[in-house]
Amino acid sequence: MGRAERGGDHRGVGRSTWGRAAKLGALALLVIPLTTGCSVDEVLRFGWPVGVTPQAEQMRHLWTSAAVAALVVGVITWGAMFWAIIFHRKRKGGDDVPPRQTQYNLPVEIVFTVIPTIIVAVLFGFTVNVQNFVEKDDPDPAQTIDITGFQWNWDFAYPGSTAPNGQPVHTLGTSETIPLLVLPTGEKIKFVQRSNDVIHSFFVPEFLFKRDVFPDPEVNDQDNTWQVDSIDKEGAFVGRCAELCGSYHSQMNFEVRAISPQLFDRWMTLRKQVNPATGVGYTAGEALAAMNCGQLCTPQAYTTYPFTTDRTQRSASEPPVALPATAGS
Ligand SMILES: [Cu+2]
Repeated sequence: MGRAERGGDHRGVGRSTWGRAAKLGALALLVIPLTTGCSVDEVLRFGWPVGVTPQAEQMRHLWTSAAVAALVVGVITWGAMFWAIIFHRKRKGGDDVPPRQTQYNLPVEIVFTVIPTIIVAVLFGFTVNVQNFVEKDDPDPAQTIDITGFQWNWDFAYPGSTAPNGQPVHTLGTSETIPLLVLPTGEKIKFVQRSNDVIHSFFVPEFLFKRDVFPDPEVNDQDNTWQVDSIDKEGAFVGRCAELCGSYHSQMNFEVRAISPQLFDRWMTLRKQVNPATGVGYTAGEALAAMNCGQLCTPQAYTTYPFTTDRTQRSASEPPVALPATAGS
């Protein structure tokens, strides 16, 4: 079969094959979202978890844009591959003359070097932009939280506030009580981290952000502060230590309790007062319970459980036999 005949055959095969491929592709595009029950938002998320801060949402936009750009490049590349595989395969009865060779074509080589370089540069530019947004520190945040990590729990202090004992209001986690990090929604919050012993990592999955907690951050030249512009959703969000820090690393959990600024102000007012029932300052849990605002005011964590120090216990996430009835510290 000569080249001219192959060309004719090529066009014939092309029309029907491409037509079938296009129909199948359109069908797949229709069937996938319909059968999986995914919304457009979920599809465009490409598996990215739902965050609760503007920082998390910015990272999601970067992820969606990068995934769409990668898919466009992928479709072009797959198209070129399958076009070559289908229309330029060796045919039965064909001559054994190799097709026209096009290597060392300088313009093509230049185009194929410049295009990926531009793609990488654009991705890099957008990534730097989002990173700068996530890492920017406002000089005047509405709230500041001092985080102290230690083997194997957390202490959260609210500098500038004074508890009845004269110390800043703070919430200390123990083996019996998951520490509740109570925060207001809709406000800029600054976190300042430090460890008392080894390196930990402060991680709230819903913030889609974690940062290592270093001992002596100044000596270790660590940027130990970061901020969220706001928490856009009320609720309880589990927090974890994300740096292997010893025996009970996996159980070094806490809970962020995001409540409205009005509730937060009431909570903070209570924490500065003596609880008549105990004769000492309100704990985080007692102050929540006193506000009685429903599930959001549950005095204990409900996204995670206190850990048992029994070394024969083998499950990290199993709740203890009975949850402690007392409010958190
Ligand atoms: Cu840790």
